Amino acid sequence: MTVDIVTIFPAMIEGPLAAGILGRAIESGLLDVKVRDLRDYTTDRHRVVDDVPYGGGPGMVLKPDPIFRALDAIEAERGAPLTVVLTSPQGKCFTQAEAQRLSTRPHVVMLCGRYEGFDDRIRQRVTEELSIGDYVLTGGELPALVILDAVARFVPGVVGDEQSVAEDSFSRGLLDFPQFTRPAEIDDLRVPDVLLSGNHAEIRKWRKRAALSRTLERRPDLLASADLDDEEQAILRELKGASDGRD
Ligand code: J9Q
Repeated sequence: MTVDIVTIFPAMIEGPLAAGILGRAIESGLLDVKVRDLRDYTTDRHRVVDDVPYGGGPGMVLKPDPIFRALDAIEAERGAPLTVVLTSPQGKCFTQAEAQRLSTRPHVVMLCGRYEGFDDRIRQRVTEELSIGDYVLTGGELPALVILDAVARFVPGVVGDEQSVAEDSFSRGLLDFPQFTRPAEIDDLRVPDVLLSGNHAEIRKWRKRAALSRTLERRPDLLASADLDDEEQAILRELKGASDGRD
């Protein structure tokens, strides 16, 4: 998969992509990330990328012409219409399903905007406008990295263990069950006995219950669209009964 990232702060993208699982995916050629400095697509001596807003007001707005020029250059290189992702608080909510969908594209462009925004006419060229959450950031670089991370995990080979990608909590619509490793006891805190028992049927059942219980407590909204098997539905009814009248 190839991802072109257009930004006025290339270092904000390049640093994080040098390390970790994405760093390895890039080294191995599974992922090709091209970081493009928006200033390279200006035509004036001072390489100006922003300007004051028409109508007045604080802050600066990213000029449309360098962005159009960057997209034209990428499109000419690809020789095909582009998938262009814009991150903004006005976008639709980025989800695990959206990550999986984008991971099937051979090529994606990500536009990183600044806080005050773009000239709205660039939305002509945007195919998906995505928000990573309801909070204010200084720019679109971190959201672009978040989306790239979630998308790249679905590219075959990027994550060593394909099973962990397929079974990931959000793919199932539930939170993860708690994990433990050695030692079995620390500061009087013991790992649940069932996990040390070697009884795999009991372990499986304990994990199902723990995942459901956590989801019910912390993210009950997820249960509406979770796909639960018969056993999970029974456990959930039991857990709901047990929490009835509490609080
Ligand atoms: C570009 N706050 O916020 C949430 N998802 C994306 C964003 C965002 C922001 C500022 C600039 C994206």
